[in-house]
Amino acid sequence: MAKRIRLAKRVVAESDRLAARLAETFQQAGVFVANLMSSPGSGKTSLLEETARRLAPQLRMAVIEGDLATDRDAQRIRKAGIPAYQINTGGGCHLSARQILDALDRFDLAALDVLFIENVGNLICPAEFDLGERRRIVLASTPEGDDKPIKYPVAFNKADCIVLNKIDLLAATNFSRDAFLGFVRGLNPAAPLIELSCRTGEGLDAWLDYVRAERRAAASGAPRTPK
Ligand SMILES: Nc1nc2c(ncn2[C@@H]2O[C@H](COP(=O)(O)OP(=O)(O)O)[C@@H](O)[C@H]2O)c(=O)[nH]1
Ligand SMILES: [Mg+2]
Repeated sequence: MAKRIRLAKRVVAESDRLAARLAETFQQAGVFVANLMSSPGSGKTSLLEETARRLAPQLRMAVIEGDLATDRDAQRIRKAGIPAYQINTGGGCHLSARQILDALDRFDLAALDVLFIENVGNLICPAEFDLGERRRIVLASTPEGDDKPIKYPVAFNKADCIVLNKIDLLAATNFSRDAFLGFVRGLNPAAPLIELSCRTGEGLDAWLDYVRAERRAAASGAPRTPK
């Protein structure tokens, strides 16, 4: 047992060391790096497609896609007009700092303004692993129910920004905005909360403003402030 705990501690320390290296690399390159996490189907890829369509002319963007299997999301991103690099975790429930470091060999970070990382769809494991990102974005969506923050408190507590997607479906669900907001604020009083619909485009401007502001901060060399 003690041996297993010592090994787990060594693995975590190695992961944190690689994440710190990544954070330094991203800061030196002046690139805004965002790590997106959510349950499967909340709309991570949809949000990235809409962001690509609206911001690609102004900002140089790319996506690292993390999936158990297939490159379906990477194909969607490329169709939306920006490069995507697929990592298949082959069963792994989250992306690791080592996988991100290896992926950096596949493109020129210095030629980017914004790098999005779409983590594996899962609200548990990805929340435990720092990837050196400047901001951690957690998505929820109305059909999932309003109780997800209290069921997955670590993800919502550590989020730098929370996106509530699929607000076009509010009337078709029993999702309570007030209950959701209460749960979120109980765990995370200060993170921006952006309500939007990738389907109708409502609320997307606030998200795009957030991305632009974070990109400016990253380009100015401001260090990240991890939770
Ligand atoms: N009604 C509605 N459907 C959406 C919205 N955003 C995404 N979807 C749909 O939700 C499903 C899952 O979206 P996807 O982007 O693949 O989620 P991911 O697994 O988090 O990457 C797809 O069928 C999308 O078309 C939205 O704002 N409203
Ligand atoms: Mg996806």
